[in-house]
Amino acid sequence: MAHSHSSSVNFFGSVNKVVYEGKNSTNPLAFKYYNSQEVIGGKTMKEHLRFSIAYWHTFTADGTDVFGAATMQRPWDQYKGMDLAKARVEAAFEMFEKLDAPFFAFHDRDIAPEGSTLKETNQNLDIIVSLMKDYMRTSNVKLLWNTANMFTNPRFVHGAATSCNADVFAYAAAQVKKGLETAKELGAENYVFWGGREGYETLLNTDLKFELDNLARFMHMAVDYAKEIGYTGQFLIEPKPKEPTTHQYDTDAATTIAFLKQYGLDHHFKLNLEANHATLAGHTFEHELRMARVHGLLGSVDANQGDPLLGWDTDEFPTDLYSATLAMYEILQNGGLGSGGLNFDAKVRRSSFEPDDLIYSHIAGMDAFARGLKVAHKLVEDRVFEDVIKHRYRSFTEGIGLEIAEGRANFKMLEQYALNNKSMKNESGRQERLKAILNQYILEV
Ligand code: XLS
Ligand code: CA
Ligand code: CA
Repeated sequence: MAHSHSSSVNFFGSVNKVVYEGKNSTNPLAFKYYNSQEVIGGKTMKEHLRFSIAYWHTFTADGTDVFGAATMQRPWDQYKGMDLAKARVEAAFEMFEKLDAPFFAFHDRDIAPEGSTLKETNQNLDIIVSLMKDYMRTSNVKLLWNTANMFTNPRFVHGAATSCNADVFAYAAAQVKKGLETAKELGAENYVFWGGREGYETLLNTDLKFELDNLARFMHMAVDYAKEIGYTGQFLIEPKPKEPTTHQYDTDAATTIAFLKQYGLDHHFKLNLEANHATLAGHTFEHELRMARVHGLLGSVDANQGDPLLGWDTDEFPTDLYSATLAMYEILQNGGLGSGGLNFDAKVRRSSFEPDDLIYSHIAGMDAFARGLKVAHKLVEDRVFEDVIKHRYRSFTEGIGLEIAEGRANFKMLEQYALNNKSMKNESGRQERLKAILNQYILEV
């Protein structure tokens, strides 16, 4: 098979480079809102949005679900084994260039098959990593993050770093060690930890405290090893409340922040927040982003959406403008994502099985976030919510409120105040009025 960069293999033959044509375009293979070079608040859209394509959903997944077989038509699937792995790299870089996507992300097992031993598995990985490195050298595409898949193989049946089996813990350590070496080799801007099976199903057989301690020991070893090899990318931990385990330890942003602080890891990690995981946790996406932001731990974003009617991790492409706008609002208020980005951890539906659907879906997600960015920028610029919030808390800027806010108040003093206070008046929160203003911005900006 052809696998040199100069080869003219064309997996997306019917697709030319996708360009911005504006909101009146009817071309399905053009951006309507994402204009990469348009400057918004001093930065280009491309710099703000830092889009990333997820290898697993786009180049590896075949459409299998719990009820049915593969449906995806993927021209690279004509190959097998390592040839398939190489063909996927070609397809990936063809697509990155056609969509002008600046980043991508992968699990170790997405890019290369496991061998019969760990050694062989690592050799397979090395071959593909070096091929990727060649492609990266001649394109402008960078690795947003890599991670270790420690959930598919049956050895991880009881978890990885939280397994009851020390041999499995050791195997997981070896895998992440290799992952960090890969991150260094490819210049990954971040390294992600998503605990695929780090959680439990029943307390009847689980030493919860010991598992949490082990998870923290594992993370500290990772921090130490990155330091040892000089890998300086940002470490990210990705919360999720359930699936596959009943209780995932990194349940949501708040739980994960508490874990990081409890074990002295908060200076080494930030959070990678996924929209669908937020909704699985019973939160909005913006809640999770805000929680991380106010703790200074907002690192990166997995941009997708769930289906509220199904209620499981459907990883759909993000097309909800409200969610994209409020997410971009948090990201702007955070001063951007730093080394993070907007990774489309999203898959086309099983019924969208043609290769072109992969392009349509990314255009849909990129356009939604581009629009969200524009609206959010205008909301911030006009101080729409800031002024309302400032006004709403004004009782803490003088008198007894100021004493409280500046830490000078105590219960006795507050009792005295309350005993003497003649009038207490609350004001409306004006929620519906604010939502109507948000609608105006989404429709008019
Ligand atoms: C699965 C997670 C996973 C992480 C990376 O639900 O979203 O894909 O992002 O392991
Ligand atoms: Ca994710
Ligand atoms: Ca998910």
